[in-house]
Amino acid sequence: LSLENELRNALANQEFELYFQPQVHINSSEICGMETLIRWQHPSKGLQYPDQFIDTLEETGLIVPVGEWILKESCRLVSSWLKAGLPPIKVAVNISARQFTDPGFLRSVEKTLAATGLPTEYLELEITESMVMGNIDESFELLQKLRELGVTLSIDDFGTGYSSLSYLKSLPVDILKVDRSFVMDIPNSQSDMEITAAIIAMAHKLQLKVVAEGIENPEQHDFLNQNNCDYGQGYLFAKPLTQKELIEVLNKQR
Ligand code: G
Ligand code: G
Ligand code: MN
Ligand code: NA
Repeated sequence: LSLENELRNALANQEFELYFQPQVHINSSEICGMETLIRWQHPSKGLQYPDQFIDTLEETGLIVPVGEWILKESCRLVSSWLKAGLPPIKVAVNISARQFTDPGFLRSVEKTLAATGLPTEYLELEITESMVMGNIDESFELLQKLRELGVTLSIDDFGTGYSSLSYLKSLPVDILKVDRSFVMDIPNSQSDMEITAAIIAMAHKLQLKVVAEGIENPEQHDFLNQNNCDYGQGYLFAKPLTQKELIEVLNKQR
């Protein structure tokens, strides 16, 4: 069986699973959100990570139906947790380029919110710089419409794509996610510290919030706190968790 056909079966047989990585307020370490990360429970090979299958999903276009499932399942779960009285936190869902440029995307977000009953303010969509830069006029319009729905928008892997700073000032988004590659070598790399501090300062001047990714040690956390980073995500706080593990963590926090 080709990987493509295996992935087709995986969707039909519900072999995909959602993990959730908590995001925290940098200054208190309290959980304020989570990012959905897909995994594939392969019938014979066990748990598969996105680097083993995301590219194939993209190339085959399967990412559109799979991405729709990820969005719907994320909204459905978070809506049910809210109804069960767990502490209210937002969910950030990664959107792939193929999904973003699919003409049905806006409609599918609207339908998903309506069908799952998730209040719009609990949904965040993560897109990347290159997705926006491909077709600036069209993507600005789409981002604007998503925002009008009340969805929060963030730029994932910020600093690694080739976006132009001149567009950033008018880009209709709410959050920049500083890529893990800038955080990784703090506190040893002076230049990475300068860049990270500059991204945070620039974002704040543009009224954007900042999430730092890949925080693994207290030195990185301290540096980001001293430089007024808003939110953080990384193994120091929590790894991507199963639904059961996430619910345990949320229950402890209430
Ligand atoms: O989960 P992991 O830690 O290995 O994720 C690796 C990368 O795979 C992420 O940076 C992200 O770009 C991608 N990825 C993970 N989950 C999803 C998802 O649900 N949808 C999309 N489009 N990409 C994802
Ligand atoms: O969407 P994005 O490309 O940012 O996906 C986040 C990826 O980074 C996931 O694969 C997740 O498992 C991984 N990750 C999350 N926190 C850490 C961390 O602290 N260190 C490292 N090395 N990877 C992390
Ligand atoms: Mn992401
Ligand atoms: Na990222």
